[in-house]
Amino acid sequence: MKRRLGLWLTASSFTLLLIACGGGEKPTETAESKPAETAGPVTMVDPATAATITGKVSFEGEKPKPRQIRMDAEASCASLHKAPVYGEEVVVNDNKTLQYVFVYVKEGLGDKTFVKPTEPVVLDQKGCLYTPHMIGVQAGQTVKILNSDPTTHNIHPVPANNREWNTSMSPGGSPLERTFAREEVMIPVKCNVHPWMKSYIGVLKHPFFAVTGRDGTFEIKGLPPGEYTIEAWHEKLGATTQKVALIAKDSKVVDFTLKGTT
Ligand SMILES: [Cu+2]
Repeated sequence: MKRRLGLWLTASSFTLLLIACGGGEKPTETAESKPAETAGPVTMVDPATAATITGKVSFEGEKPKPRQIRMDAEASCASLHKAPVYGEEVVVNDNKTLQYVFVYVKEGLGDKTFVKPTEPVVLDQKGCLYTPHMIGVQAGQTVKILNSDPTTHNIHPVPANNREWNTSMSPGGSPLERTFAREEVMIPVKCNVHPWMKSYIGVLKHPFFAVTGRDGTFEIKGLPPGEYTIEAWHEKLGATTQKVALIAKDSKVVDFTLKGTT
């Protein structure tokens, strides 16, 4: 079938058009295989030279008492929990590191742009809490918002550099898909129904970010060699930066410390 179509096109007056279209695709292929500096609109990082940063974010000071969330006013939420629920604004891990720190490349990538992932980042509303508490996405990448609860939520991001919106999501409704057009560290997200619900979305035009986990560590890989400023951002404890220089295939450790408020 393909062959017959090809023959037909060759024999037809569309031949010139076909050549024109084929020719139009070639520069993209060439650009993608070139080094980052000359790649044009989208930078493809050469895996043979890509560098990695790993590290941890330590907490210094007296571990704050976890704040218990009271859901009593909303029986449909309270009934979803048998054990007490605690706020996630300052989570100090057992090894004295911090969870939910947004670690990202703040400076050093210039105007480079990167391929936007086609996979969405999922933000769920579960147990009347946002899960996870913090996410990162690329500008234009889809955030898929779920409501796994038997109650209505109203998700409301409050950005400074993006369009503000809020949407009611009833139980069993279809997921909501949204994008954020511009970089912003960070966008607070709240629920207009449940005042204790809060999360943060970090939006960057590149893929070099991570959120620290239960062991306080992070990994940012696939970086082109260069000099970068890395920031560790925490919603209550502030932000701190460090500079790092990476050569081809480098693997460097960058550790951060954030101090508790007294
Ligand atoms: Cu809610």
